[in-house]
Amino acid sequence: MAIIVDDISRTFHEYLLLPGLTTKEHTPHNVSLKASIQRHTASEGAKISLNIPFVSAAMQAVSGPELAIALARKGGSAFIFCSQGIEEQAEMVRLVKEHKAGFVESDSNLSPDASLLDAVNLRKRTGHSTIAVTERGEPNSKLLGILTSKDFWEFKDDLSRPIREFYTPLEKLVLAQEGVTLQGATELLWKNKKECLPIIDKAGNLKYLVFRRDYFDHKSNPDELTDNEKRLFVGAALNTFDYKERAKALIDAGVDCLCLDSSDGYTEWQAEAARHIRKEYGKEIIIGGGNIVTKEAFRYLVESADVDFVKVGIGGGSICITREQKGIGRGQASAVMDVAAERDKYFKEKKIYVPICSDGGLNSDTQVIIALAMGADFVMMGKYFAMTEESPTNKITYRGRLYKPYWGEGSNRAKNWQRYSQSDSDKLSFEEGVDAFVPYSGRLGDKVDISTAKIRAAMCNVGVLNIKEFHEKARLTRVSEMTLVEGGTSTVEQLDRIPSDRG
Ligand code: MZP
Repeated sequence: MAIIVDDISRTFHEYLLLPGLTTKEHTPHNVSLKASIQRHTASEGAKISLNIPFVSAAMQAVSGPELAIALARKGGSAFIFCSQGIEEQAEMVRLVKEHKAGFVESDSNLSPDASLLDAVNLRKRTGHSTIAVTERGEPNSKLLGILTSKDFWEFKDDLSRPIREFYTPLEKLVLAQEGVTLQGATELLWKNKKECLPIIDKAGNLKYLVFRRDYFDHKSNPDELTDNEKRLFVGAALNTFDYKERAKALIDAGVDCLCLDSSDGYTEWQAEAARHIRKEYGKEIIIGGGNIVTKEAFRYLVESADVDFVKVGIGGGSICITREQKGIGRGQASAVMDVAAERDKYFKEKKIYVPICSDGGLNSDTQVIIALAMGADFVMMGKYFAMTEESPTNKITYRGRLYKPYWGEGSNRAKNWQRYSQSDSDKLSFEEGVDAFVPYSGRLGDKVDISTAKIRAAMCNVGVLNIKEFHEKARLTRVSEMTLVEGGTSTVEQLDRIPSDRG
């Protein structure tokens, strides 16, 4: 007879945190959200940590370069999806690594013979009002001057005239040479009261533009996650099929962290792939494994595959139908608690700490807080990020509201059969994910700021200042259905729910 694990599969929704003593030092400002992402010993401590405990799912509708840049700037990391060609994925990694915070490669360039109408159209297309005028009308060509909206009047000047008659020439600009530090460039902008500083090489070719507004942006992102060379941090996923070539291409492109992406990571294929990467590239490269939902699987990946962190979660994703299709999975809270207990046991035995990531099914900031309290070191989210401006999809409108498309990697649309198959011949024959829309939620940075403010506040209520303490001191209580009802508003007419008289 099969073994019946008799405890019920629990979800985060079924728990609440109890407050602990909040002392005067427990203020949101004092809370550190740093989360280790690499296995480490107690004495060494974590060499590499996320500055906030958020990573984005390795999914086509989620983790492209724009989102990866936005998330690293807030202190987390994206995992660039692997359901694409090896070169395409490596190129996305390269784009993130080459993004120089503050140094922007000009995307609006024209030659002096272009017309004012060309400039107006370009401005409409890019949304940028600073146009570099270069000899060939391309970046990396000899810089001749800059055209901004102050140089001409769109509704007064003859738009058929060439921009050579309007742009501000080099002699009147403040410039800096390639190699200038961001601080040096900022000083020049400030001293000369300029909005934009072009950076040129020795031959006079345009390399970058530095903008005043980016300085303020940089200042407002103190948690930015970077590597040793101050380049933004980025992760990438890979499968257990073409991992040899893929890992090489991703590492050559500068990836900081790899994660084996499988709907069921408790397999010999995963252990083999992880061991290969470790043997080829050593301890320096961070390797994540998963997904798993049991303590046995955790032990297996940690001992047989030598992974740095383990991702927990099967069947809980917002677009996932694995549980319906195959009857496989586990309530996410039960999975996290079971694996976290094993992680702590392993730490006691071997003095090695292996971080765990709760992946999928996090529907609110509250659930993120409960996941962290229960033992997750960080969380991976798909829907949360798919909803943001920076996800790779276009916004659409439906009944007057903005949405973004979001589809599972196991859907027919993504065709990521490697994530769900055990063998090469066994290509996706039934779907495990759906194709959907999610409400548009604005810019990633604003959304993350709100979520992290709530996590910090909850940690202060519990009386802890970092995630390790959160794991050790959090006390949670199970809730009844009536507790949930009691937690909502009651016997009041909520203003935002009263139908307006304008219909
Ligand atoms: P969520 O944050 O949207 O709830 O879940 C995202 C997670 O769902 C991903 O990180 C991945 O583990 C999982 N996922 C992605 N595609 C599918 C699918 O098509 C899936 N079934 O389950």
